[in-house]
Amino acid sequence: MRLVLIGPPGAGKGTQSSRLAAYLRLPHLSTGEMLREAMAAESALGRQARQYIERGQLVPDELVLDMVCQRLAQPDCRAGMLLDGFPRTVRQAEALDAYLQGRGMPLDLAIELAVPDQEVAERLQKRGRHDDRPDVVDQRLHAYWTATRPLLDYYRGRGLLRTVDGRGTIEEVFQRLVQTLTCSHPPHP
Ligand code: B4P
Repeated sequence: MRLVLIGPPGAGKGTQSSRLAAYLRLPHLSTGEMLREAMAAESALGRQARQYIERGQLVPDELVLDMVCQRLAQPDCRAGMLLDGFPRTVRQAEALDAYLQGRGMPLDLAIELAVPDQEVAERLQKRGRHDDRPDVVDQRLHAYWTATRPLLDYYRGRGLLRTVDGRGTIEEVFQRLVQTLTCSHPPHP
């Protein structure tokens, strides 16, 4: 199964994706995590990404696409994958479609994890990661509304979009995700 999880910063994409990937026995590909690892390793990609992430901006499509295509080419992605935080722009979504279709394995589902801005701002305040400062969070929410939300129409138009309420406890949200998957697909493991 090939699955994409979309949502504003702090919606719980990372939290839910790791649980869902374990449940579905799929590799979990988080572009946020991959970029943070590149920054920690001080690689050329990490140094370039840092200047965008620290300002709350999206990392340019070319850099992200290169990184993701290399990861998708690894053998563990042949049976499927859960993409967390990717795509984040329509251009990334088009590139992902072209990549997957070229290999005869189109995307199965895009799930929007919906959480109001006020609640994500409160969650991020509690988490306190380096890019969770209030001014940076405002910028990340702006990037979500302008660059990422258009993806919802993109996937809706292809009949692939499902929306899941991301409010409530982590367990409640997880159960909603599992139910959405069960309704959209034949039963999983
Ligand atoms: P990400 O790592 O994707 O960061 P995020 O959007 O903040 O995370 P997420 O929604 O996964 O939140 P989490 O589960 O941790 O991206 C970081 C940056 O990398 C981006 O801003 C961008 O610059 C760059 N980037 C990444 N991908 C890119 C791409 N494709 N293109 C360009 N740039 C890209 O949850 C947040 C907090 O809420 C946690 O503390 C958690 O404990 C809490 N929480 C979760 N669920 C909860 C619940 N139900 N109730 C209460 N709290 C909850």
